Amino acid sequence: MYPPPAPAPHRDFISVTLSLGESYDNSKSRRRRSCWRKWKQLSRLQQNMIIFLLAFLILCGFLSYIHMADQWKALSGKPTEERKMMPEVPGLKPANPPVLPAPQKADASPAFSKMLPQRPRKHFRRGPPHLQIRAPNTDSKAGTQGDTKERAAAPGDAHQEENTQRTVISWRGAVIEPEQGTGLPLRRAEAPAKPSPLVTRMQKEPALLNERQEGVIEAFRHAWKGYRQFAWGHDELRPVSKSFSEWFGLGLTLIDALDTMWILGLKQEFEEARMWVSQKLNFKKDVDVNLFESTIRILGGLLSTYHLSGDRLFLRKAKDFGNRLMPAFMTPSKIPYSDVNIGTGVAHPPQWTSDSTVSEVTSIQLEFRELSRLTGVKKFQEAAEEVTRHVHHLSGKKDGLVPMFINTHSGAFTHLGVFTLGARADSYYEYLLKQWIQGGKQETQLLEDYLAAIEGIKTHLVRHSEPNKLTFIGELTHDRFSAKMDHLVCFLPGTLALGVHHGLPTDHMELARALMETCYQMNRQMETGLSPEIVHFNLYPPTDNLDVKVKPADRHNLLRPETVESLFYLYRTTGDRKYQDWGWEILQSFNKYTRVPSGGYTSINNVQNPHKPEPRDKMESFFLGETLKYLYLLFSDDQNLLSLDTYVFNTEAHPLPIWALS
Ligand code: DMJ
Repeated sequence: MYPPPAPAPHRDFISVTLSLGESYDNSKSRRRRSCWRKWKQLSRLQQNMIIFLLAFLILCGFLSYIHMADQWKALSGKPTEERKMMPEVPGLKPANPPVLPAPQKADASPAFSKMLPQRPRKHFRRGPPHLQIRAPNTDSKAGTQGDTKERAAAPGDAHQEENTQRTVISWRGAVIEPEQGTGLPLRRAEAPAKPSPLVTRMQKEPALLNERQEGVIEAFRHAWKGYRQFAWGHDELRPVSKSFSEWFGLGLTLIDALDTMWILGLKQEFEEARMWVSQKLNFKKDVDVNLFESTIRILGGLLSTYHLSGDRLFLRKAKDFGNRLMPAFMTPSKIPYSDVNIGTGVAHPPQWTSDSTVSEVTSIQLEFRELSRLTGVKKFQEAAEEVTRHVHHLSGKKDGLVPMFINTHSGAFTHLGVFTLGARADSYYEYLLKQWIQGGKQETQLLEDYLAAIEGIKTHLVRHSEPNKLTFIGELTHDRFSAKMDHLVCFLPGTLALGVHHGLPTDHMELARALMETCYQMNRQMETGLSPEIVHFNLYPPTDNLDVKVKPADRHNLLRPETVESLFYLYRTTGDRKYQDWGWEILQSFNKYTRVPSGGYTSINNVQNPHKPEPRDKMESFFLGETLKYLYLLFSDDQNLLSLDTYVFNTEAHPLPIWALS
């Protein structure tokens, strides 16, 4: 056995050999030999350090090369004009200019199975997953036919734009020249890269309309005649006294009705209304507006009209208005105040409380999110989604059901223990589902809250009436059930059907059908064929054959849309023509009992007295914005007319695009 060899002594120094006297030889081979010798003279630690350093430098060089190459490619790939159109939003630098993508066909595959509320998720994707703030398709023929030909705008300079742009809108092939003074080309493209399906449709010859659709158009024209003659530019028509009423003083009916005119093909009326928006609509006004009502009617109306027509005037107005609403969110809890002065920027709660209404603060998100997507300005979306996030985590719910009030200071629910699907809570549920659809079904928290709420509704609020066993939704006050149902609740069958269309559990459809029948009966069992504002269902067999009782104070009808809204969804999703027939009956009742000969329709005081329905002398803006629009869509057999896979309607019936996922 040999002893193991002694380890070589460890050398932590560099030995330098001076070769004095050797002739100078600077040949390559000599230099290589001398480098190699020096390398060999280094300790292992020194060698390792040098190798590591070199590897690190090579890696860094490689990575920065890739990064630079990408940037260069991106820049050189974009036309100069497009680079000029980068958003000029202070404090925000989106990579690409905001532009409206072609609406996306939503994925109808049943996504809910993976997202049941019982399984809390660790990570939620908040906010629209893909804002689609991408470069306009400069190759596309966008705007060469059909939509607005404005192309660039100085951001934040609406007034100047208004006076210098020249807009051309085409209408079913005809070119509409705008009023004088809307000239020069814009600097930013916000118009759709491609015309939306509806814009395209408008360029063709008018679709063949059926008799019922013609009936709706006739009704709209009659309503518009009254508004135009007696209330032009004011909020609401008072058709009996041939005058008007103001709420915000912003031409509410006109704005609410814009997209309905576009959809119904009322070219001349639309053109005239557009002129008013262009020349007279001014948001710089010392006036208090209700955040919710003005968001769903004005902001929603402007955004959908922009989307359908491609006319940038409406987007500029929407952005201006959205900015003026923002002070409402400046509260200690970030739950917005109910009112804001759009001229002074002062926001406040109602005089008697610091509470806001839950449905109001949770039903402005579709509009604010869309405004952010179109403008690239994130603050709208962020403020609105902060509310959704906050409410999601709040205690005080009952199996997904929310109370009706929320405090703007503490951010907590107040008036606990009262649960309804009617006034003050209704559209909270609607917007959970619709935001989920709008965002391409990515935001699972919204879906979970929606599904939980529907289960809560089934457990606590659904009952059956006597004698006809109608399924209805009641209310709960500190665990005491009340058989009271607002007509407002009739949005629910439609929302349930929409959810099923987008892949949610099919048992929701059973509830939707049953509730639809009930809402129809709420109209049918009244002498005028029109539903009262509130009904009470019989829980015990009555002496007559009627399921509903109406209190004298609840006998009015405000021309509300909820029943016909749901009929539209039920017909679209089932194809059952009885829903069209029911809608037709309701339109005839409106014509019989609410139509004012000189123009306009009026809300009435007593749906149970066909001889004396007592006109209230007011035509609400949602009669044109919602009721007639849903009737027209209900009577259409064209599934692609505002397809449920492409659009989502806000709670005021203004269609907004479902976001395309990239
Ligand atoms: C409309 O403003 C909206 O539909 C809102 O969601 C409820 N109230 C009216 C219609 O009834």
